[in-house]
Amino acid sequence: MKIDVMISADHINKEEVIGKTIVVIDILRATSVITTAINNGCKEVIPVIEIEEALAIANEGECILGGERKALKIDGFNCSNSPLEYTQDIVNNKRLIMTTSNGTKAIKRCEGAKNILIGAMINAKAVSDKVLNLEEDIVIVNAGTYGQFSIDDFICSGYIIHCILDQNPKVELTDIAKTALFIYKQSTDLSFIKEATHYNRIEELGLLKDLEYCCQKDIIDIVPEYIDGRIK
Ligand code: 3SL
Ligand code: MG
Repeated sequence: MKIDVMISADHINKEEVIGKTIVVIDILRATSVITTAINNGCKEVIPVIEIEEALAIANEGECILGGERKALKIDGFNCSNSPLEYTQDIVNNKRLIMTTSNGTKAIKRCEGAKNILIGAMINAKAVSDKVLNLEEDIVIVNAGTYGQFSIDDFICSGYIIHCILDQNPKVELTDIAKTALFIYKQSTDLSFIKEATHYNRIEELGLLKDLEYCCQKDIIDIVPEYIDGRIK
């Protein structure tokens, strides 16, 4: 078993994704939202790239529209990209159509992979248990921020790798996977995430509670999976 890491949605090498087991990470905040929504009873999440696409799907039947542009709620949508909005009251038994700047793009760009798992800090241990059971080579795809490397996703990759090695120290790591693990070990309290540009953007918007929520380890023990256009 070998682990590799890709550093942003714009750095996804399609050839390296096809037929592989992928973990997509966008802890701030798309994959934290998806994990929270599914954990709170959401029937399915449909990730789309464009706002128009989301609105068109919403016209077909009852659903919730969620997501962001520039970290802010989209006009006409029900929810923003704050995981705290996706409570049981709001999402239980509903379909969620979601479009975000980086996270949903990263998920869609992994189409063609054998397995696409949704990971975040809040379900990292569950993700590591799941991939250990699959016994496959893994590519951890960081959504990153607008095509750039993002510290938050990289540290989460390091933590997932740490959890995997804890169970199976023989797992092979690429140089970038070793680096993610090394960086995580320098900041096991996750304080280095505060240096991330996107962390500061969310903080400036006054969304400190989102940051506190997304930076918790292992509070959820499910792993959403993207299959045929739907996350369940
Ligand atoms: O990157 C994304 O897809 C979003 O999660 C970004 S934001 O945190 O909602 O601004
Ligand atoms: Mg992000």
